[in-house]
Amino acid sequence: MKAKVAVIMGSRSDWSTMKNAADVMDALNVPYVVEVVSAHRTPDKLMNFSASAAENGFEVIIAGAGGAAHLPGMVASKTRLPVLGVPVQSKALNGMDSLLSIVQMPKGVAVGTLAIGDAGAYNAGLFACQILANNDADLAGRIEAFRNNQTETVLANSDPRES
Ligand code: RP5
Repeated sequence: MKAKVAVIMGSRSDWSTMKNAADVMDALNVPYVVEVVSAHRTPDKLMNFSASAAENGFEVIIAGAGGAAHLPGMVASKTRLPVLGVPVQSKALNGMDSLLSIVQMPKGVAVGTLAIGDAGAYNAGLFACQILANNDADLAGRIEAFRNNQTETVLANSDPRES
């Protein structure tokens, strides 16, 4: 099956965070592609990737970046596809820089911003699956099973003193 989700990130160093998006999509059997696309180190690649993403069959883009994290906003400026932005936890400012850079998009170009770090990347993957599930009944069923399993696991382990 051709990938409908692209997971892009500003640097190879972002992969340990962005892998969380890949992990949940693996669990839900949703194919994706992974690519380093840097807004400031490979700006032409960024523009070409974003401008051709829809015609290349992608339906959702997950973009992770840290620091002056302009990747998600720049991608969103060149595509009509939904862009989910993941603020990578930077060393200097613990990801607050990434979060504020990504979340504060001016009116007219939308980026859906997730939480800083691993949880944000995981939820970006989950969110992408939920978007695709609107037109994929099998995937919708897998997401419901995933959620039910999560609920059952919490209910079955409600005493925090037990290991
Ligand atoms: C951003 O700068 C990347 O998204 C990364 O989070 C950060 C640091 O990149 P490296 O210097 O580790 O390549 O562009």
